[in-house]
This record gives sequence, C-alpha cells and structure tokens, in this order.
Amino acid sequence: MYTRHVVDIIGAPFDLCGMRLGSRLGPAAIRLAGLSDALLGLGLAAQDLGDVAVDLNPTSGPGMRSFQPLLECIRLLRAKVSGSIAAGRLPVVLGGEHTLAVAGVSAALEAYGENLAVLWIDAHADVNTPGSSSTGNIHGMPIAALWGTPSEAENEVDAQWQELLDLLGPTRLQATKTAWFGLRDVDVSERRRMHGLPVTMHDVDRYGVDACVGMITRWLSDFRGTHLWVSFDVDALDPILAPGTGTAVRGGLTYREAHLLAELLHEALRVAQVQLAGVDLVETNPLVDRNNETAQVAVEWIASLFGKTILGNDLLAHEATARVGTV
Ligand SMILES: [Mn+2]
Repeated sequence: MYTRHVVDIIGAPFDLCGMRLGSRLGPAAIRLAGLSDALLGLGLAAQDLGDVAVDLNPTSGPGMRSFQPLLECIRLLRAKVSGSIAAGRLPVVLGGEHTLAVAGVSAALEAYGENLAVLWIDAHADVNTPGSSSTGNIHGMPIAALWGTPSEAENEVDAQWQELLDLLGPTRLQATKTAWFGLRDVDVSERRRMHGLPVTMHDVDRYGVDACVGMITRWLSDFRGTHLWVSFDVDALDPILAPGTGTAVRGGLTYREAHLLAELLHEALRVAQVQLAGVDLVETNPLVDRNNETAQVAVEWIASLFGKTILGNDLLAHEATARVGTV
C-alpha cells in the first residue's frame, strides 16, 4: 500500500557514458509526453523538481571516459533523491543513461538498508564490472556497483571504480535482493553473478506475466522486504513499440505485457504492504525515436504502476481516506 502520495520528478539529463548520445533529452521528452498530468490525473500530488545540473563536456584520459562528469551527476542526483526520501516523498528519476540508477538506489539503501529490494526491468542484466565487460561501457555495470563488486580491472580504472563505490555510501545492495524482468541479452560472464531472481523473456513467454509477477511477490515476501525500487530501462520494451533507446534488442515486452506487469506490480505491492521506494525511467533517446512514442509509452507505463486501471482509478476509490491522512 502506498502511504507516499507526493511524487518528486527529478531529471538527470546525462548520457556521456552511454552507448550513444541522446538520452540527455529523455527527461524533456518524458515531460512533454505528459508525466506530471498523468500522475495528477491519478490523484497524486506531483511536483517537478527540474533537472540536476550536469556537465556535458566529455573528458578523455586514462581510465573510463567522461568518468568525472558522471560521478558529479551521480553525486548531485543522489543528494536530490535523499532529500526527497527524507521529506517523505516518492522520487521518480528521469534519465539519462541507466548508470545513473546507482544514485537513487544507493540513496534508498541509506534510508531502508537491508529492507530494500530492487526490480531491474531491462533487456540487459547490467552486472558487468570494468574487468568483465567486453565493451568497457559503464552503463552495463550499475548493479555490480550497487553490490560493491570489485572492479577486476587494473590501474586507473580500478581507482575510478573504487571512487564510485565510495560515493555510493557504505550500504550495499544484497545480490539476493535483486530481481530482473525482461532479460534477453545477458553476457556469459554476467550469468554466474546473478544470485537474485532473473525473470527472462523466456519465462514471460512460457509462464506469462501473471505467474512471473507471482515469482516476484514470493521473492519479496521470502525476505520480508518493505521497500522496492523499480528501475525501468525502456529497452525492456520491444523495439517495435519503443524504438527510442540506445541499446534496442529484439523480442521485448509487448504493450499489453508491459502494462500487465505494471498493473500487477501495483496490486502486489498493495497486498504485500511493500512500499515503492522510488522509480527510475531511463534510456529514452528521442534522437532515435519515432514521434516521441517511446516517452509516451513510458509515461503510460508509469501511470499503470501508480494505479491507473482500465475501469478507473483504484487509488482514488480505495485510498481516499488514507490519502487525506498522509499528505
Ligand atoms: Mn539498463
């Protein structure tokens, strides 16, 4: 059940370490697709805190490229999300590249400790380290950073990785408290690290979304998680539906599968008394999109996650009393 009804929208228009440039325009595209109105229409109080100030001048040199601007963006975003959580509000972070998810999740870890679980909705597992990655792209490494996995690399890169881990604070995400949804492009080196709950597109095909969300509900109740951070990379969606992303992979979630996922997650959280800790909405790249369709689909998905249903707004119907009491 949600007790937080004030949503803070926070933009993080940074993309220098991503696969291709353009997701810096994601926050603007998602806003123009009507995110605030969609949330307000559900009876939620949504305030837009604007974008964190980012440095978009690429840097080179030894180690990972543009690492210092990335670190600075994560530092600012983490502080913003921490402030939102401390004020009793629910942060929704608009990216930007998926690397930035370490900011919000680490802020939530600081607040909720071992009671926090993370649901990573993504075509990719994002558990590479600098040493295991074949590309060296840090956007494939955020979960490894949240786990505190050693870099497995040398020299400058190792020092950079350590700097990132230090920035994320002392509380690590436990590997078993990580679940994925929509996986279909996982490196061999990543498979042996995945100790949480990986729900692949094979599982979705075979068992259906309903049964797959059931797995997530059981996983949450197994360790009595109280808070869930949902990190939504739009590349989880099929590129036919959502072409506007840098690392599109065939065979993703259809429109209805994605919506059923969001609707069932909303229900599951209510029944399990698990609170949403925060949401990332990342990797929307309008430069490779078609008429902003990807941002529009993302906004519709968020509305379903927050309780929009086909026959009406169940949040207003069932929680009006609680809402008056908590806002
Ligand atoms: Mn991702």
